[in-house]
Amino acid sequence: MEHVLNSAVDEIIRVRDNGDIIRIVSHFDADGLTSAAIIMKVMQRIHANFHLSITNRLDENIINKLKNENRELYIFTDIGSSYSDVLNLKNVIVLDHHQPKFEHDIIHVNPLLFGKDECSGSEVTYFLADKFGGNEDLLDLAIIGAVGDCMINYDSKLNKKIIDFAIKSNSIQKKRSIKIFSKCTKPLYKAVSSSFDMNIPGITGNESAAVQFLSDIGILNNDHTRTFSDLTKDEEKTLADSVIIKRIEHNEDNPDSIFEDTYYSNRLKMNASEIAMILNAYGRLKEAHLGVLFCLGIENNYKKILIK
Ligand SMILES: [Mn+2]
Repeated sequence: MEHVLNSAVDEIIRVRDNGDIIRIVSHFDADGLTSAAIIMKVMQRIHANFHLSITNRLDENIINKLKNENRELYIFTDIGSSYSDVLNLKNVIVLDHHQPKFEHDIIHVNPLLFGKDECSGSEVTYFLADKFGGNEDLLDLAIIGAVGDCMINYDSKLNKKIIDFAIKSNSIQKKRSIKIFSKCTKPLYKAVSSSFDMNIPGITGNESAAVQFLSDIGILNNDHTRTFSDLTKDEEKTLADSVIIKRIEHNEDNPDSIFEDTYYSNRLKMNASEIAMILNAYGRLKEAHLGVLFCLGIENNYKKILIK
Protein backbone atom coordinates (compact mmCIF):
# COMPACT_ATOMS: atom_id res chain seq x y z
CA MET A 1 0.00 0.00 0.00
CA GLU A 2 2.97 2.31 0.70
CA HIS A 3 3.88 2.99 -2.92
CA VAL A 4 0.28 3.88 -3.82
CA LEU A 5 0.09 6.25 -0.84
CA ASN A 6 3.33 7.87 -2.04
CA SER A 7 1.85 8.35 -5.53
CA ALA A 8 -1.23 9.93 -3.93
CA VAL A 9 0.96 12.40 -2.00
CA ASP A 10 2.93 13.32 -5.17
CA GLU A 11 -0.29 13.89 -7.10
CA ILE A 12 -1.85 16.06 -4.39
CA ILE A 13 1.31 18.18 -4.12
CA ARG A 14 1.46 18.60 -7.90
CA VAL A 15 -2.15 19.82 -8.12
CA ARG A 16 -1.73 22.05 -5.08
CA ASP A 17 1.38 23.65 -6.59
CA ASN A 18 -0.60 24.42 -9.75
CA GLY A 19 -3.18 26.18 -7.58
CA ASP A 20 -6.01 23.98 -8.87
CA ILE A 21 -9.02 23.01 -6.79
CA ILE A 22 -8.98 19.45 -5.44
CA ARG A 23 -12.51 18.01 -5.52
CA ILE A 24 -13.22 15.76 -2.53
CA VAL A 25 -16.24 13.49 -2.13
CA SER A 26 -16.90 11.40 0.98
CA HIS A 27 -19.48 8.97 2.32
CA PHE A 28 -22.26 10.19 4.65
CA ASP A 29 -21.84 7.81 7.63
CA ALA A 30 -19.54 8.16 10.65
CA ASP A 31 -16.63 6.54 8.79
CA GLY A 32 -17.15 8.85 5.80
CA LEU A 33 -17.52 12.02 7.86
CA THR A 34 -14.38 11.30 9.90
CA SER A 35 -12.54 10.53 6.63
CA ALA A 36 -13.79 13.86 5.24
CA ALA A 37 -12.63 15.72 8.35
CA ILE A 38 -9.16 14.11 8.14
CA ILE A 39 -8.63 14.89 4.45
CA MET A 40 -10.06 18.41 4.86
CA LYS A 41 -7.66 19.17 7.70
CA VAL A 42 -4.73 17.84 5.64
CA MET A 43 -5.76 20.09 2.71
CA GLN A 44 -5.87 23.11 5.01
CA ARG A 45 -2.50 22.28 6.50
CA ILE A 46 -0.76 21.93 3.13
CA HIS A 47 -2.56 25.07 1.85
CA ALA A 48 -4.35 23.27 -0.97
CA ASN A 49 -7.55 24.63 -2.52
CA PHE A 50 -10.36 22.14 -2.14
CA HIS A 51 -14.09 21.66 -2.40
CA LEU A 52 -15.74 18.94 -0.28
CA SER A 53 -19.12 17.29 -0.58
CA ILE A 54 -20.77 14.36 1.14
CA THR A 55 -22.97 11.74 -0.51
CA ASN A 56 -24.59 8.42 0.36
CA ARG A 57 -23.94 6.92 -3.08
CA LEU A 58 -22.21 7.58 -6.40
CA ASP A 59 -24.60 7.13 -9.32
CA GLU A 60 -23.96 8.01 -12.96
CA ASN A 61 -25.69 11.35 -12.47
CA ILE A 62 -23.37 12.41 -9.65
CA ILE A 63 -20.29 11.24 -11.54
CA ASN A 64 -21.42 13.25 -14.62
CA LYS A 65 -21.91 16.36 -12.50
CA LEU A 66 -18.44 15.93 -11.01
CA LYS A 67 -17.01 15.41 -14.50
CA ASN A 68 -18.61 18.65 -15.71
CA GLU A 69 -16.86 20.52 -12.92
CA ASN A 70 -13.69 19.59 -14.80
CA ARG A 71 -11.33 19.53 -11.81
CA GLU A 72 -7.65 18.58 -12.01
CA LEU A 73 -7.99 16.00 -9.24
CA TYR A 74 -10.82 14.10 -7.55
CA ILE A 75 -10.36 12.40 -4.18
CA PHE A 76 -12.96 9.93 -2.86
CA THR A 77 -12.86 8.85 0.78
CA ASP A 78 -14.77 5.87 2.25
CA ILE A 79 -16.53 5.56 -1.10
CA GLY A 80 -15.47 4.91 -4.69
CA SER A 81 -13.96 1.42 -4.81
CA SER A 82 -17.31 -0.17 -5.66
CA TYR A 83 -18.19 2.35 -8.41
CA SER A 84 -16.26 1.77 -11.62
CA ASP A 85 -17.85 4.97 -13.03
CA VAL A 86 -15.22 6.95 -11.11
CA LEU A 87 -12.81 5.77 -13.82
CA ASN A 88 -14.61 8.22 -16.17
CA LEU A 89 -13.08 11.11 -14.27
CA LYS A 90 -9.77 12.52 -15.41
CA ASN A 91 -7.53 12.17 -12.40
CA VAL A 92 -8.67 10.20 -9.37
CA ILE A 93 -7.47 9.06 -5.94
CA VAL A 94 -9.72 6.60 -4.10
CA LEU A 95 -9.13 6.02 -0.36
CA ASP A 96 -11.62 3.33 0.53
CA HIS A 97 -12.17 -0.11 2.06
CA HIS A 98 -15.33 -1.29 0.28
CA GLN A 99 -15.19 -4.27 -2.06
CA PRO A 100 -13.21 -3.08 -5.11
CA LYS A 101 -14.79 -3.33 -8.57
CA PHE A 102 -11.52 -2.35 -10.27
CA GLU A 103 -7.82 -2.42 -9.40
CA HIS A 104 -5.08 0.04 -10.24
CA ASP A 105 -6.44 1.97 -13.22
CA ILE A 106 -6.20 5.01 -10.93
CA ILE A 107 -4.44 5.76 -7.61
CA HIS A 108 -6.46 3.26 -5.64
CA VAL A 109 -5.71 2.86 -1.92
CA ASN A 110 -7.80 0.00 -0.55
CA PRO A 111 -6.39 -2.60 1.87
CA LEU A 112 -8.41 -5.32 0.12
CA LEU A 113 -6.13 -4.90 -2.93
CA PHE A 114 -3.05 -5.61 -0.84
CA GLY A 115 -3.92 -8.73 1.12
CA LYS A 116 -6.44 -9.91 3.67
CA ASP A 117 -5.93 -7.14 6.19
CA GLU A 118 -8.95 -4.84 6.58
CA CYS A 119 -9.47 -1.42 8.07
CA SER A 120 -11.95 1.46 7.89
CA GLY A 121 -12.13 4.28 5.33
CA SER A 122 -11.05 6.72 8.05
CA GLU A 123 -7.97 4.61 8.76
CA VAL A 124 -7.05 4.44 5.07
CA THR A 125 -7.46 8.23 4.92
CA TYR A 126 -5.30 8.59 8.03
CA PHE A 127 -2.52 6.52 6.42
CA LEU A 128 -2.41 9.18 3.71
CA ALA A 129 -2.50 12.02 6.28
CA ASP A 130 0.40 10.36 8.07
CA LYS A 131 2.53 10.60 4.90
CA PHE A 132 2.29 14.40 5.09
CA GLY A 133 3.46 14.36 8.74
CA GLY A 134 2.24 16.34 11.73
CA ASN A 135 -1.32 14.99 11.69
CA GLU A 136 -1.25 12.82 14.81
CA ASP A 137 -4.01 14.93 16.35
CA LEU A 138 -6.37 13.39 13.76
CA LEU A 139 -5.82 9.82 14.97
CA ASP A 140 -8.94 9.89 17.13
CA LEU A 141 -10.97 10.50 13.97
CA ALA A 142 -9.44 7.41 12.36
CA ILE A 143 -10.53 5.37 15.40
CA ILE A 144 -14.04 6.89 15.51
CA GLY A 145 -14.61 5.93 11.87
CA ALA A 146 -13.44 2.37 12.57
CA VAL A 147 -15.75 2.14 15.58
CA GLY A 148 -18.63 3.48 13.46
CA ASP A 149 -18.10 0.76 10.86
CA CYS A 150 -17.70 -1.90 13.61
CA MET A 151 -14.17 -2.64 12.39
CA ILE A 152 -12.25 -1.67 15.51
CA ASN A 153 -12.07 -5.14 17.03
CA TYR A 154 -11.03 -6.87 13.83
CA ASP A 155 -7.86 -8.84 14.16
CA SER A 156 -6.12 -6.61 11.67
CA LYS A 157 -2.53 -5.36 11.61
CA LEU A 158 -3.56 -2.05 10.06
CA ASN A 159 -6.15 -1.52 12.77
CA LYS A 160 -3.69 -2.39 15.50
CA LYS A 161 -1.14 0.01 14.08
CA ILE A 162 -3.60 2.92 14.23
CA ILE A 163 -4.81 2.02 17.74
CA ASP A 164 -1.24 1.75 19.10
CA PHE A 165 -0.27 5.00 17.43
CA ALA A 166 -3.41 6.78 18.74
CA ILE A 167 -2.75 5.65 22.31
CA LYS A 168 0.94 6.54 22.14
CA SER A 169 0.24 10.03 20.83
CA ASN A 170 -2.35 10.53 23.59
CA SER A 171 -5.14 11.07 21.10
CA ILE A 172 -7.18 8.14 22.43
CA GLN A 173 -7.52 6.34 25.78
CA LYS A 174 -8.36 2.66 25.52
CA LYS A 175 -10.32 1.50 28.56
CA ARG A 176 -11.88 -1.77 29.63
CA SER A 177 -15.34 -0.67 30.69
CA ILE A 178 -18.84 -1.94 31.40
CA LYS A 179 -20.99 -2.48 28.27
CA ILE A 180 -23.14 0.61 28.63
CA PHE A 181 -23.80 2.66 25.54
CA SER A 182 -24.26 6.46 25.73
CA LYS A 183 -21.83 6.90 28.60
CA CYS A 184 -21.56 10.65 28.06
CA THR A 185 -24.78 11.63 26.30
CA LYS A 186 -27.61 9.99 28.33
CA PRO A 187 -28.52 10.06 32.02
CA LEU A 188 -27.19 6.90 33.67
CA TYR A 189 -30.59 5.32 34.36
CA LYS A 190 -31.57 5.66 30.68
CA ALA A 191 -28.17 4.37 29.54
CA VAL A 192 -28.40 1.37 31.89
CA SER A 193 -31.95 0.44 30.89
CA SER A 194 -31.23 0.76 27.16
CA SER A 195 -27.93 -1.14 27.07
CA PHE A 196 -29.14 -4.32 25.43
CA ASP A 197 -25.63 -5.74 24.87
CA MET A 198 -25.56 -6.60 28.58
CA ASN A 199 -28.76 -8.04 30.01
CA ILE A 200 -29.53 -7.02 33.59
CA PRO A 201 -32.54 -9.14 34.55
CA GLY A 202 -35.54 -6.98 35.43
CA ILE A 203 -33.73 -3.75 34.57
CA THR A 204 -32.84 -3.90 30.88
CA GLY A 205 -35.71 -2.25 29.00
CA ASN A 206 -37.29 -0.83 32.18
CA GLU A 207 -36.36 2.76 33.09
CA SER A 208 -38.11 2.92 36.46
CA ALA A 209 -36.48 -0.35 37.55
CA ALA A 210 -33.14 1.16 36.54
CA VAL A 211 -33.83 4.25 38.67
CA GLN A 212 -34.62 1.99 41.65
CA PHE A 213 -31.53 -0.17 41.09
CA LEU A 214 -29.16 2.82 40.87
CA SER A 215 -30.75 4.42 43.89
CA ASP A 216 -30.43 1.16 45.89
CA ILE A 217 -26.70 1.01 45.19
CA GLY A 218 -26.33 4.72 46.04
CA ILE A 219 -25.12 6.22 42.76
CA LEU A 220 -28.15 8.20 41.63
CA ASN A 221 -28.34 11.94 42.23
CA ASN A 222 -31.57 13.78 43.10
CA ASP A 223 -32.51 15.00 39.63
CA HIS A 224 -31.34 11.78 37.92
CA THR A 225 -29.13 13.74 35.48
CA ARG A 226 -25.80 12.02 36.18
CA THR A 227 -24.18 10.22 33.28
CA PHE A 228 -21.84 7.24 33.45
CA SER A 229 -18.93 9.58 32.76
CA ASP A 230 -19.78 11.52 35.96
CA LEU A 231 -19.16 8.45 38.17
CA THR A 232 -16.04 8.13 40.31
CA LYS A 233 -13.81 5.05 39.91
CA ASP A 234 -15.31 3.58 43.09
CA GLU A 235 -18.86 4.14 41.84
CA GLU A 236 -18.00 2.51 38.50
CA LYS A 237 -16.81 -0.52 40.44
CA THR A 238 -19.93 -0.55 42.63
CA LEU A 239 -22.09 -0.48 39.50
CA ALA A 240 -20.17 -3.31 37.79
CA ASP A 241 -20.19 -5.48 40.94
CA SER A 242 -23.93 -4.90 41.45
CA VAL A 243 -24.70 -5.79 37.84
CA ILE A 244 -22.69 -9.02 38.14
CA ILE A 245 -24.51 -9.93 41.39
CA LYS A 246 -27.90 -9.34 39.71
CA ARG A 247 -26.84 -11.57 36.83
CA ILE A 248 -25.64 -14.32 39.17
CA GLU A 249 -28.93 -14.17 41.12
CA HIS A 250 -30.84 -14.75 37.88
CA ASN A 251 -28.57 -17.50 36.54
CA GLU A 252 -27.43 -15.51 33.50
CA ASP A 253 -24.77 -17.24 31.40
CA ASN A 254 -21.27 -15.82 32.00
CA PRO A 255 -22.50 -13.30 34.58
CA ASP A 256 -19.21 -11.42 34.64
CA SER A 257 -18.88 -10.94 30.87
CA ILE A 258 -20.10 -7.35 31.01
CA PHE A 259 -16.94 -5.53 29.91
CA GLU A 260 -15.66 -4.32 26.56
CA ASP A 261 -12.82 -2.18 25.16
CA THR A 262 -13.83 1.44 24.72
CA TYR A 263 -11.97 4.25 23.01
CA TYR A 264 -12.18 7.75 24.45
CA SER A 265 -11.24 10.81 22.39
CA ASN A 266 -9.17 13.17 24.56
CA ARG A 267 -9.87 15.99 22.11
CA LEU A 268 -13.66 15.62 21.77
CA LYS A 269 -14.04 14.37 25.36
CA MET A 270 -16.40 11.57 24.49
CA ASN A 271 -16.33 7.85 23.68
CA ALA A 272 -15.75 6.96 20.04
CA SER A 273 -18.97 4.90 19.90
CA GLU A 274 -21.07 7.89 20.95
CA ILE A 275 -19.30 10.23 18.56
CA ALA A 276 -19.97 7.71 15.78
CA MET A 277 -23.65 7.62 16.74
CA ILE A 278 -23.84 11.43 16.64
CA LEU A 279 -22.12 11.50 13.23
CA ASN A 280 -24.49 8.90 11.82
CA ALA A 281 -27.39 11.07 13.00
CA TYR A 282 -25.92 14.15 11.28
CA GLY A 283 -25.52 12.15 8.08
CA ARG A 284 -29.01 10.67 8.05
CA LEU A 285 -30.64 14.01 8.86
CA LYS A 286 -28.87 15.57 5.85
CA GLU A 287 -26.67 17.72 8.09
CA ALA A 288 -23.45 15.96 7.07
CA HIS A 289 -21.52 19.24 6.78
CA LEU A 290 -22.25 19.88 10.50
CA GLY A 291 -21.01 16.36 11.22
CA VAL A 292 -17.67 17.18 9.61
CA LEU A 293 -17.47 20.39 11.67
CA PHE A 294 -18.32 18.37 14.78
CA CYS A 295 -15.33 16.11 14.03
CA LEU A 296 -13.14 19.20 13.94
CA GLY A 297 -14.51 20.49 17.25
CA ILE A 298 -16.18 23.50 15.59
CA GLU A 299 -19.87 22.49 15.73
CA ASN A 300 -21.15 21.37 19.11
CA ASN A 301 -24.91 21.49 18.95
CA TYR A 302 -25.27 17.69 18.74
CA LYS A 303 -28.01 17.48 21.37
CA LYS A 304 -30.41 19.10 18.90
CA ILE A 305 -29.57 16.42 16.33
CA LEU A 306 -30.09 13.56 18.82
CA ILE A 307 -33.55 14.84 19.73
CA LYS A 308 -34.59 14.78 16.06
MN1 LIG B 1 -16.73 2.84 5.80
